[in-house]
Amino acid sequence: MKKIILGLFVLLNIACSSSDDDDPSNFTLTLSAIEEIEVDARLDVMVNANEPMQSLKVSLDNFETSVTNYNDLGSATPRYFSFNNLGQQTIYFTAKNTDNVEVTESITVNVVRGNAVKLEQIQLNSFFNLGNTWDDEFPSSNINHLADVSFGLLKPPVNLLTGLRPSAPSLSWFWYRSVTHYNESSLTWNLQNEDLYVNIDEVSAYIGFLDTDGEFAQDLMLGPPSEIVMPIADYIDTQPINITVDEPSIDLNFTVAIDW
Ligand SMILES: [Ca+2]
Repeated sequence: MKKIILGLFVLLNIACSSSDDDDPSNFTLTLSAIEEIEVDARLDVMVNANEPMQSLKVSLDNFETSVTNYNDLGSATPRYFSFNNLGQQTIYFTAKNTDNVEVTESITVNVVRGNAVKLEQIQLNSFFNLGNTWDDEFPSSNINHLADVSFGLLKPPVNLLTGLRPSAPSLSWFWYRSVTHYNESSLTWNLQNEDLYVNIDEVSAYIGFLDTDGEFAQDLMLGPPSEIVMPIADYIDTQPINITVDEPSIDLNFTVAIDW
C-alpha cells in the first residue's frame, strides 16, 4: 500500500513540474501563530494564501517527512501542533495554487516548560514473573532467561487538521523509548538528562514496560492494554517527589520521580 501511494505521489509531482513557466507568480503564503507556547499545549497556525490552495504540505523537519492535504483548503486554513520538546521549533509549509505554482514558508515558535512537570526517574518495583523466565530459549540456570526490560512513554498529540487529541492510545502517541536493562540487571532508569516534560494541564502521559528480546518484544503489561496512565495530575496539591502506581491485576508496581 505504501508503494502505491508513493508512486501516485511521484506521478503527481511529474505532472505538476511540467507546468512551470517563466511567468512570475504573485502567489504568497502568510503564516501566523503566537511566538511562545508551553510544551504539549496546542499551537494554532493560521495559513493564509492570496489565492485558493489546491494542496498544502506540512513538515516539522524541513520536508524530510511531510503530510500533504488536498481538501477543504480555500485560501485560509488552520493547522494544529503540539510539541514534546522545549526550545525553538520550526514548522514548514508548502502550498500550491490551482496553476501548480508552489510557495514555501516557515514559522518558528519557542516551546517553554511553563508549569509542566519533568520526569526524573522511573523505578519498576514489580512486574509479572519478575525473577522468572521471560526468554524461554534459555534454561532457568542461565541468566539470559530473565527479562530484558525497557519502557515506552506515550502522550496524545493534537490532530494536525482538527486540533483534537485522540482518546485512545495509538502509534502516533509514541514519545520516548528507554534504554534496555538486560536480564533485569537494573529496574531503575535515571531520566534527569532526557528532558521529559508533561504538561499536566493538557495531557496525561502513559507508560508501558517491555521485554525486548532481539527483534521481538513481549508485553510485561500482559495487555491489551499495553500501557497505563501515570496519574500525576492527581497529586498536584501535594506534589510528592515520588508517585507509586500499583496495578495488582497485572502484578505491576512502579514509582515515578517528578520535578514539579
Ligand atoms: Ca534475557
